[in-house]
Order: sequence, then structure tokens, then C-alpha cells
Amino acid sequence: MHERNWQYRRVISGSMALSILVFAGCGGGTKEAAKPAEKPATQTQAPAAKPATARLAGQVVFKGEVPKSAKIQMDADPVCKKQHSTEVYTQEYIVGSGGELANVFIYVKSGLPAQKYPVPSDTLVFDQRGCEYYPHVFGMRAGQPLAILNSDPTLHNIHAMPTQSSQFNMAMPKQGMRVTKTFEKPEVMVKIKCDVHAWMSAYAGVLDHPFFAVTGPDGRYSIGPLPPGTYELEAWHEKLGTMTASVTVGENETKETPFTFGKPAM
Ligand SMILES: [Cu+2]
Repeated sequence: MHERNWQYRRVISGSMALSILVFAGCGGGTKEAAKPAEKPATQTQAPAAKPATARLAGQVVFKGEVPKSAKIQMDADPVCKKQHSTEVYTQEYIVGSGGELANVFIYVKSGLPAQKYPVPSDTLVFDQRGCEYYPHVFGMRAGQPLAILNSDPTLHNIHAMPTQSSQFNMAMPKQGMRVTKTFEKPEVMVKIKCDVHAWMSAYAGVLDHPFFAVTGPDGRYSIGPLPPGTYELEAWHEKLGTMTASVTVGENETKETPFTFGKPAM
């Protein structure tokens, strides 16, 4: 069992750089167990799943005037404020100079062969640090352990609000506290918030398969390998909504599918 940490760097002052280690799901999946030998030879066999040799990739951009990120007022909790030497802004719009849009959750919504993908035992780490959540947007598997840390010397009350899985809502008063939780059922997206600090929010895309990604500062995503086929891809952004695309990808092919988000309707 090992952990994956997301490393973030944020530079506030004109440009905001955010480096996210996106864990694209390890694709592949499992082969079905061999059929017992005593089955009648005439039985119809399901066609074997094609080998996972395809990838879905692309770039997500924002077109138009980028909405200003809101400044977070941390004065309500001096412990939070003390941890920042510069102003802190929300992570809602992280847009590069070419429109590259970060924190977009992209996943295969439909079209996958009917099979179960074993749940990874890797623990994902979700940190409360500087009175912000890291990562702000992430993907995980239903049933996968999520370690929630409090790296701050102040009280956080983490409140996860899935509609398909059990909610949890608990105080984490001490620095260094750690609890492990799971979401049992797939759901896009599960909102997580802090009941002490109103500005703290995060979103988890919970799936029963490994074909998802979150865009980094370059706006790019890469999903797979997965079997060739026709898939519905959905891209989700917390303020800009969702976009979908139908994509057909062949054997040994990487299919590029760009997404362009615009300003939300008022
Ligand atoms: Cu908090």
C-alpha cells in the first residue's frame, strides 16, 4: 500500500501557477476468469474484450474574458491568515495565457465494455493546508481509500456531501490528524466543504472505472489505455458546467479531443 501526494505550487501575482500531479487511472483492467471446462461447447461465448491499446487525450481551453478569481478573506481565522504572506485567491478559474484551463475533470461517461475494474488499494491523500484543500479537483474510484489530513494548527470541519454514498461531517481539530474515508458509489461530482471556513471547497469525481483525468495548468488530459471503441467523454468544470463529445478511437490510436469552454450564461 502506498500513497500518492499531490504537489502544488501556487504563485499569486499576475500569473498563477498550479502544478497538479494528475493520476490518470491505470487502465488495462482485468481479464475475465476462464470459463469452467465443463460448460457445453455449444454455449455462446461473449466476444473477448479488445486489448486496451487506445488513448483519449486533448486540451481544454477557456475562450473569452477570464472571470476574475475572488480574493479569499481569511481574517475570520487568524491562524489561516498567518500562513499566507501573499493574497490568496479561489481556485475556480486557473487559466493560462493561451486559455489553458486547469481543474477540469474529464471522464468516460459511457461506451465502456461491461466489466468490473478492480478497485485500487492505493490511498489518495487529500490535504487541508493553509486553510485550502489540496487538490481542489480530483478523481478517484468508488471504494478507494481517501486519507484526509489536517496540516493546519486550526480546526477544520470536513463535510463531504455525496448524494449516492454516505455523507461524512467531522471535526478535525488538531494539526496532524488523519482519517481515512471512502465513497461507496460512483458520482460526478462529490462536493466537499469546510463548515468552519466558508471559502474552502473541493470536488471529487468518483467512478467505477479508471478512465478519468484532471487537467493541469497546460489544460491537457490523457486517459487510457483503453480498448478501441466509441465513447462519450464528459468534461466538467465547477463554474462552467459540462461538455460532452462522442469519440471513436481505434487500435493503437491516441485520439485528440479538444474542449472549449466559454463564459457561463448569466
Ligand atoms: Cu476549514
